[in-house]
Amino acid sequence: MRTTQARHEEYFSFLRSVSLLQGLPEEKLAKVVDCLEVDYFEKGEYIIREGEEGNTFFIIAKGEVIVTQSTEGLAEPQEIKTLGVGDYFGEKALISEDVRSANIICSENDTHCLVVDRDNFNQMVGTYEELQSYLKEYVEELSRSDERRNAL
Ligand code: WNU
Repeated sequence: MRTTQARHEEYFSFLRSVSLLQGLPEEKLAKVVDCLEVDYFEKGEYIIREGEEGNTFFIIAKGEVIVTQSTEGLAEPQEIKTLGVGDYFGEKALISEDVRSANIICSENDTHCLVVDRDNFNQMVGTYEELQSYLKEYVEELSRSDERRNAL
């Protein structure tokens, strides 16, 4: 059996390698690991649905997802990007205090996501100013690209 200690070390060293979290102090990162949940998805499963309320932030630990979004005049949501290991998503609803702005669909079997809830996300981001301003700017950039593609 894998011990709690081993699990902690595994996710700690993985999160160390995630570029977004590079500047986070060790003790903060250890706290993030303590409050993580791990969710598992199969190909085709929706992890996030556009328009729904959301209170979680995700980091991909294994596998791949695609991002799709509904746009004006097109019947089907359009694929806008693919995300893989070390990439993250779900920050926009938390930062903009809005509903989910795109779909996130699992595109590889046995995808693992580390899930951080709103309170822990706020604690992680709130104590680290660079991270906060980086994400804020990124979210504004996402809103601009949504407008360019006439997202609904
Ligand atoms: C995009 N437009 C919108 C991505 C992930 C992290 C960063 C880009 Cl910092 P949410 C749906 C999620 C959203 C974002 C993600 O989809 N997303 C996008 C776009 O062009 N969302 N509106 N590209 S991948 C990505 C930057 O995380 O957060 O909570 O749920 O709205």
